[in-house]
Formats: sequence, structure tokens, C-alpha cells
Amino acid sequence: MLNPLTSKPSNFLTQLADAAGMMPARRQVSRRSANAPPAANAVLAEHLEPRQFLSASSFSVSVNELNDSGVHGSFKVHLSGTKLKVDVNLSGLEANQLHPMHIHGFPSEKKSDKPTSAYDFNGNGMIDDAEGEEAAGPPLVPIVKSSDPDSDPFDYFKSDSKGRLKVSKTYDLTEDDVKLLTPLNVRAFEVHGMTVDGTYEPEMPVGAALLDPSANSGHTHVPSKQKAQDNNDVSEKGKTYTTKIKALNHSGVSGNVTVKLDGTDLTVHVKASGLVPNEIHPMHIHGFPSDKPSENPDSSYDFNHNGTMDDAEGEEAAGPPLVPIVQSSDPNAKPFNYFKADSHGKIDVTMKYELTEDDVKLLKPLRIRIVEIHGIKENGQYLPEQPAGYGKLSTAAG
Ligand SMILES: [Cu+2]
Repeated sequence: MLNPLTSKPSNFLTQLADAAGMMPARRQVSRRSANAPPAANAVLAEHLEPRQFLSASSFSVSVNELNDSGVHGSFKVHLSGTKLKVDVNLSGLEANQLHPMHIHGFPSEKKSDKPTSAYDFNGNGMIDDAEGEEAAGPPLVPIVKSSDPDSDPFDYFKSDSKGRLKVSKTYDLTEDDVKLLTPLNVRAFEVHGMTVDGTYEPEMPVGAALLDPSANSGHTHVPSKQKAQDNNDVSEKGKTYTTKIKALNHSGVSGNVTVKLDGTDLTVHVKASGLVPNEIHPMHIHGFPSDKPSENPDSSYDFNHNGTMDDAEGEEAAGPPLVPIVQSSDPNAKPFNYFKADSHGKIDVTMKYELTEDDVKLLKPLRIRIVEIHGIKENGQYLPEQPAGYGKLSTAAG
């Protein structure tokens, strides 16, 4: 049986020795199949828990199609210290299109589930992106062209003219990122992007894989669909929800958001200040497709204990993005077309979105959802996805 914990003691000691200059540096190899007695490992693993980021682990898996995409291929990952090497080899993708890919997982270390029809909360016969995230968890590492995924999280790869995507890339992660990413064996890989009803939707899931099926049954936390389906009536007429934005991560951001849903028309007004000037600020309405109420992203979600509410931690609290607040009336077609703050760090926008009925079923009920504004500067570096502020929606008075 695979047990990545078995690799810890030897790698940890090797690295300690390396750091102390006692041994020549040597290539990190996977020791997934090492066969040490489990009892001894359990004890050692407990001692080594805080230093998990020093261990090496590797997984190599087949990617299975989602949403009848016809996508297939392989995903390999090797984590050694803070270096993450990924090798993706996919075919059957839509040609010449952007295909976002991520390693998904829960910062709390809850195991990723397979995005199966058990997660089809709006009953449309598809696994929508937010449904996939409720199963597999938020994106922990985006697979992008830049070797620093925190500063360029939307710099995704395109498929070639034959619908293939071959990527071999090494990322320099921070230790905080590695703490969120590990243990790798309970994580999942997902690839996105397909045409639905004539529109290319970059975020629609098309393939997925659990990194270690032997450590993960793939159905550990499937919620009941009942509550979500009870809320699937799309006929709501013109109720207005508001919230006051509270700063996260000492951003100094404040503001107000108004959201009105009228059938499938969603009107959003955001007025915010204290943002990083002239930078894009992703904004979303977050929530769980299962209709579990969003929780405030407070310090109890700081799973890597770095004093920062990281994006994935915020998503574990508030849920995946349900609707991105973008500069296009069709958010499924342009999910990364975010607004920029002006030179004074302000955003004041009103947008009307034409949602599908399927989207509305996922979005409702608004009173349990949270609006989040992202984008902060940390140590001189702009991080577009780190949370800058949030507010819980509630019904407007009067
Ligand atoms: Cu968001």
C-alpha cells in the first residue's frame, strides 16, 4: 500500500544532513513504495508534522474525463522541499483554447472527493466548476506559465491545434503554500474548459484525477442534495441583498455591495476603496452549491498558521466562487475579465449579468452567500488572489 508518510523520516534526515553539509546533495527520489513498519512511522510522522514541507513525495495518475469531454491523459507531480514539478500530458481537449489546470484540495486536509454526479446539486447533468470545487476543494496551486503561481495565477496554458496539452514545469512555492498543499496524497488534479451551448466556458471541468486513489476513497464528504434542490426555484423577483465589506489581511479595504436577483438577471453594485491602485481585483459571490451556509473567513481558517487568510483558506470558509464579478454580461464566458482599481484604489461599478437557470440554482439562496474582494500587496509583491475583504449578504431593510 502507498503511504507517503513512510518517506518522511529518511528524507527529513537526508535534508537535515544536506543542510548541515554532512552529505553531498543528491537527487530527491520518491520513496512511495518504501516498506517500513506502520506503527513506527505513525510515531515519527507525528513528530515531523510541523516540518512536513521538507519531505518529498511523488504521484503519477491517469486523468479521467468529466462532463463527457473525451479528455484523457496523465498527470505527474513531484514535490521536494518548496519545488513542485508537474508533468501534464493531455489530449482530447478543445483545440487552441485556454485550459485552466489546478491542484485542488482543502487546507483543512479534508480529502478531495471525485467530482461525481453526487455533486450535481443543480441537477443539470453536468459537474459545474463550483460543484467540482465542493468535491475536490479550492485550487491550491494553479498550473500556469509563470514559475511564481501566486503573482500570476491566471496565466494558464492553451491547447494546441490538435487539442493536446503537454506541460513540464517546476514552481517555486513558498513554505506557506507547501503547508497548504500537503499532504499531496489527499489532493486532486483538475483540468477545465469546454463549450457549453455554443459558448466556450474556460472554467467548466473536463477532467480530474485523485492523486492517490489508494489513500482516498473519493467519497468522504458527499453532502445531501436535498436542501440544495429545495432552493432550486429560479422565480425570485427583485429582492435586494446588501453587505458592508470588512478588510481582510490588513488590506484597509472598505465598501458596500448590493446584489439583486430578478429571475436570471443579476445586478451587482460594488463601491470599494482602500484597494491596491491600478491592479486587477478579482471579486466573486462565494458559496457552497450544496447550500451549506458560507462562514466568515476568520483566523480559525488559518490552517497553515501564517497569520494570513490565504485564498484557499478563504474558500474553505466561504465556498467556491459561484459568480465572478467581471466586465462582461456573461461571466461563464469571461470568468477572468476582472475589474481594476483606479489610481486612487477605488472601484465603483454596476454590472448586470444574464445568468443561466443552472447558475441561478447554484447561486440561490443569496442570504447564505459571501462577497469577497481579492488582491493585496505582500512584501512588495502584488498577489491578485489573496483575500482583501469580504461581506456576508443579507436582505436590505425596507
Ligand atoms: Cu473570490
